[in-house]
Formats: sequence, C-alpha cells, structure tokens
Amino acid sequence: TLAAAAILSLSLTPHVAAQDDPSILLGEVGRASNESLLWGPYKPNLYFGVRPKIPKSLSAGLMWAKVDNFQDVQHNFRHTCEQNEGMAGYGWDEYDVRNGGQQTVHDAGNKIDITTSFVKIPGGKHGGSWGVRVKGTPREDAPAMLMTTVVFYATLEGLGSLEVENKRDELGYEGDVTLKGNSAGLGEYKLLVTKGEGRHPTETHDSYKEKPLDRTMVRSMAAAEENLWQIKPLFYQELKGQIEAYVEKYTVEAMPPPWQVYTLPNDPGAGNIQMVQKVFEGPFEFDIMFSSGSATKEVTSEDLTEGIESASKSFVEKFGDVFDLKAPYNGPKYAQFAKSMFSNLFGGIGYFQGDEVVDRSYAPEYDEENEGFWEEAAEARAKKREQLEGPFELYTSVPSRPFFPRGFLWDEGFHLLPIADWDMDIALEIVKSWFNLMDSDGWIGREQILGDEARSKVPPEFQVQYPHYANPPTLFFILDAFVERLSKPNESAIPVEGSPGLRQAGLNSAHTDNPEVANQYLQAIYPLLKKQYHWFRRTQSGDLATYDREAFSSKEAYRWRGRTVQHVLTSGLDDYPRPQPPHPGELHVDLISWMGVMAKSLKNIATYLGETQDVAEFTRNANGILRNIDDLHWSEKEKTFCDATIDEFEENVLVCHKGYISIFPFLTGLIEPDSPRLGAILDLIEDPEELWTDFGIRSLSKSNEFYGTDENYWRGPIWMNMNYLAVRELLKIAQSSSPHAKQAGSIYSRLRHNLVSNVYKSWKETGFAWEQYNPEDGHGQRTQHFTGWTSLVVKIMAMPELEAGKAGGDESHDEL
Ligand code: 6A9
Repeated sequence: TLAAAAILSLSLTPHVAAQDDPSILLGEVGRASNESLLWGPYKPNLYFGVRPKIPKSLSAGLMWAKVDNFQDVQHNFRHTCEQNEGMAGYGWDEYDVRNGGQQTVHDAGNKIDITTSFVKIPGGKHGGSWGVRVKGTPREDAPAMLMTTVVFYATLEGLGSLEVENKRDELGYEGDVTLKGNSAGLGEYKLLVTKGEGRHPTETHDSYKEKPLDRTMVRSMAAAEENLWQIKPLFYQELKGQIEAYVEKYTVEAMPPPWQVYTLPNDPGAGNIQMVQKVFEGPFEFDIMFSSGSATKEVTSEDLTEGIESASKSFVEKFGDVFDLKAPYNGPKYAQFAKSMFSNLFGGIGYFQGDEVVDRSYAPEYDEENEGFWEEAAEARAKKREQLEGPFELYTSVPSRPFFPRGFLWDEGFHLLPIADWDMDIALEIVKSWFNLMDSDGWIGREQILGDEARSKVPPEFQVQYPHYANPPTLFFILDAFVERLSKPNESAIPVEGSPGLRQAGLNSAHTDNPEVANQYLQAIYPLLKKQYHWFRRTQSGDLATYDREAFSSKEAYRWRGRTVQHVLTSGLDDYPRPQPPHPGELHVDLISWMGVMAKSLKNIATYLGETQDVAEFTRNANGILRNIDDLHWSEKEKTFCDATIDEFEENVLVCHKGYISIFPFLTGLIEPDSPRLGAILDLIEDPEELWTDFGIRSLSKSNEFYGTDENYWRGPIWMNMNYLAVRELLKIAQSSSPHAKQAGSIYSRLRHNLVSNVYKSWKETGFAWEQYNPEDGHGQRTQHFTGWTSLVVKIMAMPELEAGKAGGDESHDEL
C-alpha cells in the first residue's frame, strides 16, 4: 500500500493536439440576445461542469474522491461521467435551462451522494451570475470516518485573467476563498468558494503542521490552452510530485494518511487554472458563487438559498402545466420519474466548440455508381484524406452524458420534441445552431465531434465525417411543431409565476407569441432548410434507370450513401437488414419517407411565409413521394413496405424485412387514416410473432431470419424514438374517422402502457434510463444513462388515456 506505487500508475499523459487558435465569430448576434441562456452546466460530459456559450472563456467543474485509503483514489476520482463507475444513478432531479435545478450523484463507489444545486441569478450585462451549492451526504453503507476530498476548479481560455484575491497564506485558507478576473464576453467577475460546513480530518501526523486539513487549499497553475480540459491528469501530475517528496521524507510506516497525501499544498497565484481543494470527514456542504461585475450586487449564500427554492418551485409548477400527465401516470408514483427523465434530457444540453475531422476528398468512389461500390469506397476511405475543419460551435443536447456526450443530428430532432413543449425558444435556438453547421452544399454532419475533449471519447476510425453521408432530417419535426403552434397562438399563453427577474416561465415563447419574431426566425432559416432538402435530393437520389419508367409518374426515389455490407449507419438504424449484396440500384423506403417528411414540412413553412411558388414545388414533390412509396415500395405479397433492389437477373425486386423499416411510411406520418395499407400495418404491429412485445414494439420481427443475430443492435431490441412515433400515429388514427380507428385505439392504449411501465420499472430497478430495451424481458440494455430519446416517455405519459386502454391494458409490470 505504498502511495507512490498507487500514484505512479495514474494516467499522466495529457493528450496534446494540433489545434490552431483562430477566433470564432459565428453566432455573435444571437448570443447577445439570449442572456438567460449564456451560462449553464454546458459540459454534460462532466458530473458537474459549467461554462458559458462563448468559444474561449471561463469554465468550472468539480472532482471528488474518497481518500480513506491509498488505492481507491485511482479509480474513484470522479470528473467525467463514465459508465461502470459503480454509480447507483445520477442526474438532474429537476432542471430548467433558464433557471437551474438540482442534480444528485449517487456515488456508491465513494459511498457518498453528491448534490449540486445550480441556479442562475440574473442581473448586469453579461448573462448574469450563478451559484452552485455542493452537498455531500454519506450513503448508508459509508464508514463512520468517511474521508472525501473535493476539488472545485476554474480554468480560463482566451484573453483575460484569473487569480486568487485572498492574501497569500502558506497554510491554506480558514475562511472563504475568492477568485477574480475578467474575460471577453464576461467582463469582470468574481468566484467565491465558501468555507462551508463539515468536519475535517484531525491532526494525526507531523506533516499537518505544514498542511492542516481544516483549511481550503488553492493550487494555481498555468497550462497550454489545449490541455485545459484535461484537468484530472494535470491534478494527478501535481500530486505525483508531492508524493515523491513524501516518499523521500518518510518511511512506509511513518507515511502520512492518504487524505493528507492526496491534498495539494496551498500555492495560490495567477494562472489559467485554479484548483480549490477541501477535505471532509462525513457530510459537508459549501457554495460556489459566480458574480458578474456588471451586476449591481455580488451573489451571497442567501441569494443562492432563495434561488434554489424558487427554481424548484417554478420547475414543479411549470412541469405540471407542460407535461400534464394523464391517467394512469398522474399519481405521485410517476411524478419523480417523469421529472427526472425530462430534467436529464434538458440538463444534457451542452455547448461544444472546436474543429472536426472531415474527408473532403470527394473521391469518385464515393459516388457509389458501380456494383461492388462498398469495397471501392472502403479503399478510398482507407486513404485517409481527412483534415480538420472549423472551429465550429454547437448548442445541443446529447444522447448520453457518459457515452455519447456530443451532438447527433437525428437524435436531436427527437430530443427537441419534449424541449419544444417546455421552451420553444430554446428548441429553436438549438435548431439554428445545427443549421449554422451546414456547409455551402447543404450538408450537416451526422455526428458532431468538436475539439479534442469530444474526440477523446471516440476511437479515431469513427471520428471522420464524410460530406456525402446523410442522417434523418428530424430537426424538421421541430419546425413543424413550431409552425403548427403559430397557427394556434392562443393555446400557448399560460402565464406561470416564476423566478423573479427572469423572463416569464411557462409556455410563453418569444417565437410563438410574437409573429414578428416568428417571421424573422423562419425567414432566416427557410433558405437553409431548402438547401438541406436540395442537398438530400441531389446526393441521395435513387437510380430509376432499371425500373419501368412508364409506371412512375414521379422520379422520387432515394438511396442512402455510405452503406457497407452490414451497416447503413447513415439511416440511424445501423444494422437493420437491407438488400444483399448492396447494389447501386437499391432504393430505401425509410429515406423516401424522410424526404416526404421534409417536403411536407417545407410546404407548411412556405405556406406560412406566403412563398406560393415553393408551395407548388413542395406539394408536387410530396405527392410524388407518396405515390412512389406505394408504387416502388409496397409489397402486395408481404403486405408491408420494403426496400427495393436489382437482382442477379437485372430485375427489380423488393426486399422485405418486417420491422421498423417496413412500417416507416406509417411511423413518419405519411399514411392517411383511410389508407388501404393501414389494416396490414396495424396487424403487423399487433402480432406477438412479429413486432409486438409487452415492453414496446421491437425493431425487427421475431419471425425474421435475422432477428436477434450478430450485433443485434436494431434487429429486435426496442427503441423509444420509433415507439414514440408509433404511439403518436396510432393516436392520430384512433381519433380519426378511419375504419381502423378502433383497432388503432386499442393498440395505442396497450403500447402506451407497455412503454411507460417498462421504462419506469427498469429505471426503478437500475436508477437509469437505457439506450434500448430487451424485447424478451424488457430490461434496459446497451448504453446506461441514455437520457436522449428515451426521455420521450414523458411525452407519452402526457398523451391521453383512451377508454379501450382500460380493457386491454396489462397491469403486470405496474407492481413496483
Ligand atoms: C461510436 C464508440 C466510447 C447509434 O445515439 C447516437 C447514435 C444513434 O444516432 C444511432 O441511431 N447511436 C444509433 O444506432 C450511438 C452511436 C455511437 C457511435 C460512436 C464510437 C464510442 O466509444
């Protein structure tokens, strides 16, 4: 148990990158008008990390560990969210991006629950001030003498200063510690770290004379800007130096206790890193307050207390208004679950900036014109002609804080559905941020891995983005919801008492309540939407040459580029079975459906904006798509929609794999209530030998030959995003005069119930939301803490209960 041995094996190599330092001007205009969004826990990759939506600026975060022995520290120093750290759940119990909220990290490994209550305090000209109360509560199984060290740090990128205001004291600070500085976009500021409450380890060793642990230690450092995000290795590096000194000075027997060894001595000064370290025995609490110099007064702990209370009060009230949970989910049993699911989605919003890796070679192989194209394309990719582009910035939520802490295009449209219900302005801000990433051709990269910190979570072979790869255009969902809200303005004005001084909470939104603001937004984004649509039409078009052209009045036909034998990652349904072998004459039924979604949305937006010529164009295209979904993709034999391809006799054939893809036109809202296809689709959904399970609709039919095979990612498991679309469509049909209304209603009620009760059960048991759910027993699987589209369960809970549900509902998972 030598401290030195423990420490030497810590990872010490900061990952250094070749990143130049150009200044970023993107989005300056929008930035100024969005004061209450400037600050936030916008580093969702960290258990707690705050930064403003400014490219190079101040950041702050927390690290902690149990320090009652030498070994545990290596694995238990918490900073970035990780899977398999033995967490018994963590995340935001309540959170509103405008005001703040509360997060609890149930750190079973360190035997402590850490609560971070973060609130924004408006005032001044620089996005206001904020505070966070950090509270540690030993868990039930904690030893009586639980020793915890907590490090709060602040780092500064770009121009400005950051220093310790307190007069230097060799031994550390008995009271509060204040950091002060200034930076572009923030002006002057102060960061106060209070002494707080809690016991400290008592003196048991000589070394306490040089470093009494009842003080707060400040360590100031300077590091290269590109390494600032690697605060943990930098901290370890400092520790290592100290340990070597201890090892030289003391024998093994006389070594100071671990809580002493793992505390850095006080060494305050200027620097672009300030670490503030405390050691507690048992429970503790302290505050960190950021005060903008432009505000009339500095934030105090009393302000923080008040802010925490009022943020909680307004969250609870607003939650009730926005997500009016319907029976049987309107009781207290589900309230905490629903709030946590939504808050984790909302609290997962981050601000990312940096360069990204793109292959802009436009190699001819990427046109995929020949048979065997996937092999040629693989060879072209292997030539590694990628380069760094940017820097770019992106304001977005993330699918999963530990595993996928970055933006994913098609995930984001789903994430924004509940967010748009809560705060349309934020949803539109995020949509705008994504469209700002579009290149001059109309392409938006599928996965946004901006900067070294984001890249550190992705193996190199997955980092490259290709400008001929698409991903479903789900952001159109939000524009659709927006334009629909604009057509019913009265329903959106619910005034809610909120935190004083902040923009009124509730469903009010600058964009939906003010036609001028709405118009401005739509006028600005409309050309970008059209450009993206035309990019899809140009680059993802299908080849109808071998089809009997006479039969098709429309040329609407599409094919995802970038497929391999086993994967169509661009479709989002990675390993779902597709025609084999791949063929340049293939046509994909999910892609033509997405094109239908875009054409319909654009038609609605163009109508709102009075762009009559465009309305005609989009109407024509949308109609052509609807016709060809039927003409090119419906199998009379299989009674389902199918991909199409060219077989070895050069004949057109349909390739049918029943599952999400085969009902895609339905899921995307393109099947009308009176469609002759509807009966077969509903029968397929409802059949337990095909798609139906007690936990939701499975991705691939149980009777399919590929069900549950190989990677088994989208070959059976239940995904919430697709299930949400199904529930939404079923309700639409149930409430229509469709001849299938009754059947749809019955399926709707049972599916709604199965989904909610299963995700709830799994959350109760594990403390987490999951990426997907097992179709055999419903358990949550793959990525843990997948708080992205799984959060759609909240919207499902707020959907109406239909009468039929009572009769058909299975109450069996409801026992917990
Ligand atoms: C691989 C490994 C730490 C896969 O939720 C994001 C996406 C979805 O858009 C997609 O539909 N997920 C789904 O099929 C996760 C994709 C992760 C790719 C990154 C790198 C990371 O190792």
